[in-house]
Amino acid sequence: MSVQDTNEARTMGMIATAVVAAIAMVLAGGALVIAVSGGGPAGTDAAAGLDVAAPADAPSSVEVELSEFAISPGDLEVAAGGTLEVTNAGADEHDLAVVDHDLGTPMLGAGESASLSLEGLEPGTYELLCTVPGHDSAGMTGTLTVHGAGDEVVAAEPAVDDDAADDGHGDDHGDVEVGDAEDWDALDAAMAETIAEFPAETDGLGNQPLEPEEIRDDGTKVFRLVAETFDWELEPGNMVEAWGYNGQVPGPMIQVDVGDDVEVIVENELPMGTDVHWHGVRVPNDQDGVAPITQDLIESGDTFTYEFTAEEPAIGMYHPHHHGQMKLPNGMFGVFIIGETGEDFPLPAGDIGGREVPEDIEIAQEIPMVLNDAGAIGLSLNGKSFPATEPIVVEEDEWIVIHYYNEGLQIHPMHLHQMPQLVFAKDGFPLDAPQWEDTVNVAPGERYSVLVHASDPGVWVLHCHILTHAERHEGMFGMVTAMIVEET
Ligand SMILES: [Cu+2]
Repeated sequence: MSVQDTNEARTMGMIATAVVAAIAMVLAGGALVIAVSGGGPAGTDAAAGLDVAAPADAPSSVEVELSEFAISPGDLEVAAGGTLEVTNAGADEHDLAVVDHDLGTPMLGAGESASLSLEGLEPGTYELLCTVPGHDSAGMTGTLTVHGAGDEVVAAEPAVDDDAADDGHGDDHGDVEVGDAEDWDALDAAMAETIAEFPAETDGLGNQPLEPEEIRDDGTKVFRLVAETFDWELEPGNMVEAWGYNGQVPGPMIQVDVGDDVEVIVENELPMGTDVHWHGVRVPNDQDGVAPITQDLIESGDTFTYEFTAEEPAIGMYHPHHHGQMKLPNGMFGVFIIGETGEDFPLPAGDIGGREVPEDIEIAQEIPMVLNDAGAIGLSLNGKSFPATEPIVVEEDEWIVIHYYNEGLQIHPMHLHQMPQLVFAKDGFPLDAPQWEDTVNVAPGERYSVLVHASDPGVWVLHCHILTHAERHEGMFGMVTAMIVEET
């Protein structure tokens, strides 16, 4: 069984209509998903009805720093007509926008600054966020209070109703608007609506197997990667400018056999120089892809050919090293596998922690799952945000392998409901003592390979358990998919 075979199998219309309907039902907790009136995200009309007091010392200019993933300070107080001096102190691109007011800074690269004039913004309280997908839910939100000069001090009605105040949580609901009963309904509706869309169709699919464009007489397999920028549909209707390879996020999947001679021709169509590092793959030093240490930068418009022998099995990946902090989050990563699971990567068998794993199990599907959390791609599984993530559809009693790859900037505890994951390899190295986990913590740069027995029919959610990587006020999003086990 190769990853390529299963990838092809996965992409060939494997989801029956009935299953899709079932997902909406099951994910929605059995409730029928009904068209919702007055839906939409809660709490976006923050300025309505607030007459904000003007402290004598409300400054006319305030400095704001953006970083991964915070707006600081998070509560800004500015005099009417004032200015925000915004600096991106982080490593990724960020911006600062006033929600629902068509007001914000341009996208700021690391270290860049911009002044945001608040001229014309009425006194009141406004929500702020970074508009890069996923960054708001990762923490980049804030509150802006604009103070009118000389206004009467009017105490705002506390927007907390009796029920909410008596629920034992006070008004400590994070940044959820507490009180207005319609807001709670809107939150319920938003969650149901987003879940009902799963699995949503979008253009573009990453991880497509890349065939060699040529196999030379001596057996050398020649692959071609084009580093380029392109439009990528992250979730339905949300197009982002991705940086990637061959128009895919993740880039095309390359799989070769142990002992193969490999050439990878890299055409650089990016607006800047680049290189390709073979992460977790044994290569000669001058093929390690770290410009300008091991090679010259591949300038924009130039081509470079990497050559190496695939000496050892690898659950590897490829990505730029040069300005990787910007290029990877924007989509420049791909899977590079040397060898075959079950042969080069032995599968555990026997009694493991009291659970029996049969000898010589057949792997029904082998799924690379690349995690990302920043840049243009944001919180995502294989380059897509829920509900556009691809479900894993299996039959009862089948065994599957998932290879998690973290190409992001944060750790992601990947939790599969019900069926434990047997971690059998770390970074492609077989573990002497495989272990069962229901939550597999994957740090940046790491790969974990897990074996799962589809023992229980149903729709079982698979998601990052940093909850803001999976849900936001607008509903479910980001690092969520499902394992759908069909009854046989
Ligand atoms: Cu996460």
